[in-house]
Amino acid sequence: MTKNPELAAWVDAVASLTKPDNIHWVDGSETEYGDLIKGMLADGTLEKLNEETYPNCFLHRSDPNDVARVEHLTFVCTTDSEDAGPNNNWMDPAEAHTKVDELFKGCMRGRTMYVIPYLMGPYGSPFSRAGVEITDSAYVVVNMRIMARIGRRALDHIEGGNSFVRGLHSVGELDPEKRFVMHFPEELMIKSIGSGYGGNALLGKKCHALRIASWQARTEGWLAEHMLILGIEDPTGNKTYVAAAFPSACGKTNLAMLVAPPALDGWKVWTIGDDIAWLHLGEDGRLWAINPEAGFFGVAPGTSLSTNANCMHTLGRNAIYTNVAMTSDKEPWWEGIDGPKPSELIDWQGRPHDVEKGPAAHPNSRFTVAASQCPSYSDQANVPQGVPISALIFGGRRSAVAPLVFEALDWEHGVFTAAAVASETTAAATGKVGQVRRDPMAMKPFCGYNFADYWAHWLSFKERSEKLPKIFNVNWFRKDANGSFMWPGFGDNLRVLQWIVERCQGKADAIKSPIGLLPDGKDIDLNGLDLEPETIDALLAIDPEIWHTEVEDIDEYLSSFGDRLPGAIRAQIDRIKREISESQHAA
Ligand code: SAT
Ligand code: MN
Repeated sequence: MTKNPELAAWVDAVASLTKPDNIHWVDGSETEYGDLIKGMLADGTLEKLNEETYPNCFLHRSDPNDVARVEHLTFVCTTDSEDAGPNNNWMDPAEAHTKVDELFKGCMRGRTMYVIPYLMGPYGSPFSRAGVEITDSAYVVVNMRIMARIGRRALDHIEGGNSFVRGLHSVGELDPEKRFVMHFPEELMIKSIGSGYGGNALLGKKCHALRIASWQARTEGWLAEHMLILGIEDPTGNKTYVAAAFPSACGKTNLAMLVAPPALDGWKVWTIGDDIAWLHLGEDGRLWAINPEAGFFGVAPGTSLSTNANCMHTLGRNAIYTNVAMTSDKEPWWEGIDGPKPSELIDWQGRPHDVEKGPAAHPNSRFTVAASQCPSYSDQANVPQGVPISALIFGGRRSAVAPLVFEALDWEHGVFTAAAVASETTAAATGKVGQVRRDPMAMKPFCGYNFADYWAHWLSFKERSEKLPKIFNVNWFRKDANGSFMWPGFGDNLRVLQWIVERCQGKADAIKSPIGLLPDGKDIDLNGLDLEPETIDALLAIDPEIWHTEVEDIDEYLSSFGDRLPGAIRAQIDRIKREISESQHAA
């Protein structure tokens, strides 16, 4: 089925290990898609939603034990454990292969094995990379068809002599005790078993485009990042492109599709990607970004016409919903969607909804939908060289400490601030929700190698260009003493992006502080917003006492990387400590 002998040999080897009944090479066609859907409707994997109001939309209810990424079962298997670093679970590659191959043995008996050639990145881009995912899940195939460019053209890319990442996936027994997501960056290989959930099973996404790609990016001199990409158009029609990193379920999809508030007349946001960016230095010294993905795998709860109208207009057709609730009219439903709560709902586990048993939709329920359906989809999204990035923005979910926005003093300080990002945990990964953890560059679960080496790689860009983007930090999630959010967020985040754009254009002022450059409250356009001037001042305030503790905490975390921590990062910690204590004494 392929002219590439290496690929053919690997597919044969996998088939003799897993013993499928049939092998199906995925071509990505409409007919094939139709057949797969028909099969899944017949075996109950999918349920058809209301054809009139949600044409060509389907609902999948996963195993209740399989609803999120499993970071404790995710491994980076490098020859030297130090290369994986303290930020990853490590296993010796030979041991890991033996362990999972035991589980893969005969696991596809009675099943079809699908071979999915896929391309991450636009067709014709020098930055796009290929992969092949072998899976026994038809659900994975139809999701991959939305999230990546699959089939004939991807296979052509591989048969043209380009390298490809090998990803072997099986839902296995869906047993959390027999679940592993293993990465072998030195072999460009992924083996995932026991889960059908997005980040564990759609191997082009986090496994390939972040963990394996970040490893490749270091050796080849580029960056694979957990970032959305958007274009901000000002009233003169000028577009500024930015990329922004936030941990999972912190509103990346909302920011990527932001609708300008009416008061900011003439401003508009264009969407290029909502989750992953591959960044390369151009000949002009600027950093250029492509989105390796072709679709959105977004969190449903909280999505509505008021929080993300573009998203609502994207997902009303040709979408796959996973673990949302369903109305009696067979429409998808989730907490936070527009309109009153229907009296009759089927919850995400297929039971009549009972509030006593928790929310109707799972908090990490998702939609999968093509990016091209988004009304704000940029005409630059498929351009082979990508878009030039003027600002890199980092943020976390912090109810205290971090101000609404600040700018880093320079590239080294920016890398430090990004390495120091922390966030309260969400439902996107299994584990406790709401605990503060350090999540450098929002890559904690996704960096395929030692964070200390990763920061050194980031720092190395300073030597290679004088036209690097400015680096900013934002926090939309500050809370007041009553526990209410102080900043309205959503569309109003454009007010912060405006200041960022103006800083990039050299138009806006900033005030220097030990932690970075801050706007004056008056420099944020609050026109049409019901926000007290004291609130914006509070959102921008830096409390030296609190920051003293924060920097101690950052120091403790970064120091845990030992001798591998770059000296330039250590120098930033020392400088900020000194300046904060000077400001405490001055006060
Ligand atoms: O990991 S997923 O891709 O399934 C979702 C996320 O956490 O961003
Ligand atoms: Mn993500």
